[in-house]
Amino acid sequence: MSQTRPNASTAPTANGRADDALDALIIGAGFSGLYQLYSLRDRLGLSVELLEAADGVGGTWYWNRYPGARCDSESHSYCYSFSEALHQEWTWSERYPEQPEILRYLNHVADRFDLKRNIRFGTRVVAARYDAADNRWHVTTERGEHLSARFLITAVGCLSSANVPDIPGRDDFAGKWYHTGTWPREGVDFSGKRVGLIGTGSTGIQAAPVIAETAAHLTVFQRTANYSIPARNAPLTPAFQDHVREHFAEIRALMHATANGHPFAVADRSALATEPAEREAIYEAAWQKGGLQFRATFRDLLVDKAANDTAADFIRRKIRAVVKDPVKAAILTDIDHPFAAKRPPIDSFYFETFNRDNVDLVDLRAAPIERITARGVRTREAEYPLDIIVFATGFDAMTGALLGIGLTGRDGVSLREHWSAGPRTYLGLQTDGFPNLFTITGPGSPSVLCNMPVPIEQHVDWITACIAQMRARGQSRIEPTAEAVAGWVEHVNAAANATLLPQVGHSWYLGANVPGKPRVFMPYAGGMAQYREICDDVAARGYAGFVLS
Ligand code: NA7
Repeated sequence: MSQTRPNASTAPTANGRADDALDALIIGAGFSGLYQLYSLRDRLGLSVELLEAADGVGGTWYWNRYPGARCDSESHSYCYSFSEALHQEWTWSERYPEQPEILRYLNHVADRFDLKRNIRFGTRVVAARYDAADNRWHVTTERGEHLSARFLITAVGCLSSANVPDIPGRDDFAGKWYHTGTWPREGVDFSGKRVGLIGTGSTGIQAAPVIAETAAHLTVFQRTANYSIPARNAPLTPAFQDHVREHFAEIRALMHATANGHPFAVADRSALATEPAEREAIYEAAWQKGGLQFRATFRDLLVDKAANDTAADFIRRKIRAVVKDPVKAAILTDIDHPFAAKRPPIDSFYFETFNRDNVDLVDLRAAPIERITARGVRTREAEYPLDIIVFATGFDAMTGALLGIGLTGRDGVSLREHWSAGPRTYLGLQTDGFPNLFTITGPGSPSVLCNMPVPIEQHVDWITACIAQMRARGQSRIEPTAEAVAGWVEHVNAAANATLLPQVGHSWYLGANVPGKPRVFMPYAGGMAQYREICDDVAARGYAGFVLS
């Protein structure tokens, strides 16, 4: 491993970089890639390059520019905590940060830590092969460049491979269509247009109210009805902004202590054991407060169906109270899964949107989409003429972007083959057969069940410490044993099965939204705090389960 500082090249390429001297390559310049670059380059002094397909930093927040795009984590917790100085100098404007503000923040971080000089933008990785002979990863980009490094670290995000459903006739559509996750930079003008929105997950629920404001008409195509809690977004008061600055350490400690990495704990009380009037008052208070904290009202909501039913019933009543048209209200409340067993959206006036004269709701359960025509969307019952179709149809989550890299491991086996029955990792961090490959927030880690910056920082810190330790011991290769992977997969399944989450057949947590994808519950549901302890323990036991040489 090279001890040189970045760019201290011995054989510079055309752009002045010594590719053959690289210690590490990172793929992806979102939250995780930026922090990983900083950690390896500035803390360990490694030579590192980061490859990014987009022409700017941001990852998820670079691509998801759809109307209403906003984070569901509260802004003061949806940020890095590794640098107190950074924390002190940045001020969030709203309770939930909007996409442009998050993108500004990530650009600020990249500039503040001078990260962009080691990022190659517009550089998509199309293949990455581990070569046992030189114990290096050899990476090929779309432009045909070749780079190699000792360590390859994927920071490609969990929700970054857009899922555009292959509905017959899509290419016949005479209007324009967009996927929310690859939204045009210049935006989309909906004025005077008839817009169809397919999908009512978190994204569709955020987008619908905003699109409805300018479109001539909006038709929402709903396949699965969804719960949603009001976000109650608002500008942050100076008093709260000061509080966040002054209580940095306590807020961070709380985020590290909770199962989901949010700055609030799950209340230690049972919904079933709470007297109905009191329970109702607790739900009402949480509803008025708004946000994901609603899920934290009782400890048994995600493990006991009867407890969950009390929350589900409360939310359905709220939806009926908002939506004036009883037919729309019936379609919106015909929810077939427990509350929060799929990722629970939060919204700004989603259900209210259905009270507008220019908004219709189509129940795809009653009449599925048959095809897209030149004019619009045709279901079994009717054709809906449209000028624009917005696909808010989600992502090939957790594995899509990873498999898209074209990774080939030590025996010439591709990751796609290796994971043909579903992803198999040790701690979500590594996979047997793929030495020196680290996957930040990979499948089998808590990732999407958390406020993402928390698992991201934990992963980056763990990987950085691991590489530092290897350097100190003169080691250059790390790979988990097949037994460790098998044990972890079993543990991930057991953790999921202790909750209601795997019971939802159509959840993207299970890969069920992508045709042909193996059904495996991918995130680790044992909680972030417990996961951190497990990872720390593995490291303390000399990286138990890994073979280092
Ligand atoms: P999601 O949560 O995967 O939601 C996608 C939505 O699109 C959901 O309502 C799907 O219905 C619907 N969908 C998907 N394919 C189709 C087809 N072929 N026809 C009709 N409807 C379809 O993605 P989001 O982008 O909203 O959210 C992803 C995450 O981003 C979110 O959880 C947060 O973590 C942030 P389904 O439920 O599958 O029946």
